[in-house]
Amino acid sequence: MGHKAGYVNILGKPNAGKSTLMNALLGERLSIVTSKAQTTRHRILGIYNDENHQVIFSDSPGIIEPAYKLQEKMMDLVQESLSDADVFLLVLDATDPDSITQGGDTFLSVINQLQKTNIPVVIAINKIDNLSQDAVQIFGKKIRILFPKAEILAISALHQFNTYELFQTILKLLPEHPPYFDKEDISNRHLRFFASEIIREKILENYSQEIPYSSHVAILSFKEEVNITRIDAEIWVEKESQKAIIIGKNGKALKKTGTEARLALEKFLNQKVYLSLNVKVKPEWRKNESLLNKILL
Ligand SMILES: Nc1nc2c(ncn2[C@@H]2O[C@H](COP(=O)(O)OP(=O)(O)OP(=O)(O)O)[C@@H](O)[C@H]2O)c(=O)[nH]1
Ligand SMILES: [Mg+2]
Repeated sequence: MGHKAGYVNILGKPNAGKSTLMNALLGERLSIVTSKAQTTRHRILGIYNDENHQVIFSDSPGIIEPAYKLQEKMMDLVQESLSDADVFLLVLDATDPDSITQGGDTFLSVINQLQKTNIPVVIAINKIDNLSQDAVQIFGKKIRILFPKAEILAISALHQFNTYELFQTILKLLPEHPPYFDKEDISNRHLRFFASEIIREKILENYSQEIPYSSHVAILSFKEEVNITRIDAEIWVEKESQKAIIIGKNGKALKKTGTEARLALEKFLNQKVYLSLNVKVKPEWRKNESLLNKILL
């Protein structure tokens, strides 16, 4: 048999566990994961390579009804991943009773397209560690009626239960094709991108309500030296009041976020990191088309 390669495009609602699953399938923490919805903003490719296979997983933002331009752009990325898949991987949160029947028009239209497509669809019923076996069975039957031809697996991405079986199912469905990327590549993204995501993850973890959603992390410089990586980063927010919250009393909140980000960066890069982190007000950056076109590549 020849070489197999293809795009496995991961889709689902926010918080379904898409990024956790991609990381579990790759054995690498490429996509950031938090308990908050809309953690992922970009389309992030994670690449698995062995002698005979190249599996290109595509993580994407959770499907929502966009309320502002940034979210519209995020949904454009979802549309993009509907157009170039060799295999679809739909992730459903089994603990959410509405995980497939309810949702905005955008989500329901994606489900509709997946029901009609001739491209193979794999459905991961996720978070079954939080459900009884009976409940999983009932959920599975409901999905089977909606997707008579799909491969359906009950998994826990968090505990890596059935994720190996899911991976084997995906390998079977991949078309014969030469590799798309260099066999050494693990992503289409550079270290700078991962650095900004790791800092954003710490913002999601440390601040509540609108703050994380109003923040963007710009990497101004990223210098790899022999024993240290020096990163100069800026957190953009929309208002002075948000800047004050990010910084906190006597700079305490920013210091905590910065320290956590530095430690996570050191773990990711396997090297000492010097992180300079500043906050800048960029009014309405989430609505600025040309800026978003640069950010959401
Ligand atoms: N109990 C349980 N929790 C899980 C499982 N998979 C993911 N989670 C949790 O669900 C939350 C969301 O996970 P993510 O991987 O960020 O979800 P996502 O679908 O990528 O979310 P967005 O990027 O916001 O669209 C995190 O708190 C995960 O730890 C699972 O199998 N079981
Ligand atoms: Mg995600």
